[in-house]
Amino acid sequence: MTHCILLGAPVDEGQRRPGCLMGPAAYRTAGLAWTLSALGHGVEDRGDVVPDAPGNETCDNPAVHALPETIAWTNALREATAAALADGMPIIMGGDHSLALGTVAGVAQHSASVGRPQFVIWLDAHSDFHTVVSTTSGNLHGTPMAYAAGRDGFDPFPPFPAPIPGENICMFGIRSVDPAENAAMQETDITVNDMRVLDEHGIVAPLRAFLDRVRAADGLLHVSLDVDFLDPSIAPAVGTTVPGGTTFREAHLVMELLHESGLVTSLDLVELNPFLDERGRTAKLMVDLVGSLMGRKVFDRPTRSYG
Ligand code: B3U
Ligand code: MN
Ligand code: MN
Repeated sequence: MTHCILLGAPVDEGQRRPGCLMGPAAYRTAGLAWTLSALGHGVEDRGDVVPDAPGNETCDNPAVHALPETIAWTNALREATAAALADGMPIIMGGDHSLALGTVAGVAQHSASVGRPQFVIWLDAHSDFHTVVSTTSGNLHGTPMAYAAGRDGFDPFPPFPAPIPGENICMFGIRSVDPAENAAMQETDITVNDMRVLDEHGIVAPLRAFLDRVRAADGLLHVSLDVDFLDPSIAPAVGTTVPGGTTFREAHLVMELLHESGLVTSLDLVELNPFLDERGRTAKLMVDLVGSLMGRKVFDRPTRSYG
């Protein structure tokens, strides 16, 4: 059984639709800790991470929103995630996706210290591959994947601890990519399983291909789950809905395959905006998906061996 460490990350500054700061409270209300302990896992809720007071960093791109606040969150979440990984499996309850600037850096720090390569699976409608320089919206929740991949253009941020090689990154469910992100991603070896790929090949083969690589390398696998990975019809509580997302069944299948792999070592839950929810249904669905990721089964058949 896993020792799960819940970290609240009430980050709202990475975008401009207030409400993601209520995310950690919604996950607690929807029974995340209870769901994990009912599956037999240990649960430790370390409360909400508190960043230092923001500094006065600036950058040349006038569009950028809340830069000092985001840098403060990045530093605090990097340290909290690295510390939690030493003790168990961090589950970061966001907060908007800018929190991953910190959490993925924390995993990178830990991965360097234990000498195991880091892998990331990005479950999202968006590629989040902008830099502080290229973003036109100025919303820094659109940047963490580029930071983790070591792209230039993050000058005011601390350098990413150990940039993740493109072949260790898999994007899954992608259906909204800006031209500057698209151009930058062409220069990388990142696996982009966009909706075109998933429609043609389904969930299983593309996901297993990536998991096989993680296993072969004895890697640490960080999962970053953005609410907008899901279709807005089942998950309305998100500021940036994009039609054509994964269905209820596809999303649970992803989680079940991740569980069966036994490879997941840390998890972000991001972009839940409870202010936009309908009677808590998105928060509950996210908690149910974590249940599948952590071993809940429809039917208790003998576990099929992976591969
Ligand atoms: N690529 C756009 C839109 C976006 C990215 N992430 C979200 N939305 N959630 C941007 O603003 O960078
Ligand atoms: Mn995202
Ligand atoms: Mn997104």
